[in-house]
Amino acid sequence: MSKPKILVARAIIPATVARLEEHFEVEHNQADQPWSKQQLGHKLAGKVGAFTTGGDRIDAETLAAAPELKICANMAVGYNNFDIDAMTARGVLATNAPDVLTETTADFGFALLMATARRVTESEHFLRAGKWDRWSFDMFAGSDVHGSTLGILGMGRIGQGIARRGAHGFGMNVIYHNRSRLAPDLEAACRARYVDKDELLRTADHLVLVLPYSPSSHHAIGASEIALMKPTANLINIARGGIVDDAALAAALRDRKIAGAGLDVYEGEPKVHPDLLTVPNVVLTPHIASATVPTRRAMADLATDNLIGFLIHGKPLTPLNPEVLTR
Ligand code: 8YV
Repeated sequence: MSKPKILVARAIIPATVARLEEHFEVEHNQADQPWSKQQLGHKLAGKVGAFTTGGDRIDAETLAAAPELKICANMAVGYNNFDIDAMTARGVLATNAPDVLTETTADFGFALLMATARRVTESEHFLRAGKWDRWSFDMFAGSDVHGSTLGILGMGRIGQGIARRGAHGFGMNVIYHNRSRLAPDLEAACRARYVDKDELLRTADHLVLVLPYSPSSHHAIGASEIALMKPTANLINIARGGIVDDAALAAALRDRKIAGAGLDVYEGEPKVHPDLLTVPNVVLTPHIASATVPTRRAMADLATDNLIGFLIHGKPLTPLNPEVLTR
C-alpha cells in the first residue's frame, strides 16, 4: 500500500525527515529554498499533510490549491500563519507545538530583558569598535533588574514562566495584564498582581510582551502606549511582529522617550525597520527565543507526532480546531 503524501515546507532536523519517511512519502525542502505563497500552494497539491513553520502562510488561497490536504502541523506554538477559519471551513486540521518551548522561551525573554537593562550589546559594539580607552563612572550605566517592577502583557504559559523567574529569582515586583485574570493559585505561584493596561504601561520598569498576534493585538503598543511608559523603562518583545508599531518604537528610542528595547520579532520579518537598525539603545535578535538544540528537537517531534497521530492513528495531540475531527 502506498504511503500518504506529505510536504515539509522548510529545512528541518534530518532525523525528523527520516522519522516522517517511515510513515509517509515526504517531499521536503532540505535545501531551504524560499517558496512564495503560490509555490507553497503548488507544492501542497496532492498532499494530505503539511509540516509547517511559523513563516508558512496557510489561508484560503493556499488551501484552494490543495484539495486533498487534511492537516497542517505547525512547529511553533504561535499560529497566526494559519487562517484557522478557512482551514476549519475546508475541514483541514491545524495543530501547533505548545508547552515544549515554554521554559526555553521564558529563559530567552529574561536574557533579552537583562541584555537591554544592562546595555550588553551596545557596550560590546563599543568595545569591538576599539572605542574603549578609559573607564568612566557613567559608562553604559543601565537600569537595575533585581527589585524593579516587571510588567507582563499576555499571561499565558510563557508569561507565567517569565513572572516566576522575575519574582523568585530577582525579587521583582510582578504585575500583569491579560484578556482574563489568572486563577488565584497561578497568581500566587507567579507572585503576580493583575492590573489594567494603563497601570501596566505607567508602572513597569521592564515591560515584556508575550501575547499572541491577532488583528486585535495589532499595534497594541504604539506611540500613545509608549508615551505612558516611564522614560527609564525598557520594552521587550518576544511575542510577534506587528504587536509593536516598530516605526513608533524606533522614534521613541531615538528621542529617549523610553530607555531601551529588546526585540526578537519584527513587523514584516525577516525585514527589520531601518530606523531600528540605527538607534543604539535596542538589542536585536533574529526570532530565536525558542532556539535551543533540545527545544527545537522537541518542537519538531511534537509536529511529527501530530502528523503521525492524526494521519496514521486518527488522534492528533494538540489540535487547534478539534471540531474538524467530529465531522
Ligand atoms: C519559532 C515561535 O521559532 O513557536 C513560536 O510561536 O515563534 C518560534 O518558536 C518559529 O515560529 C518557527 O516555527
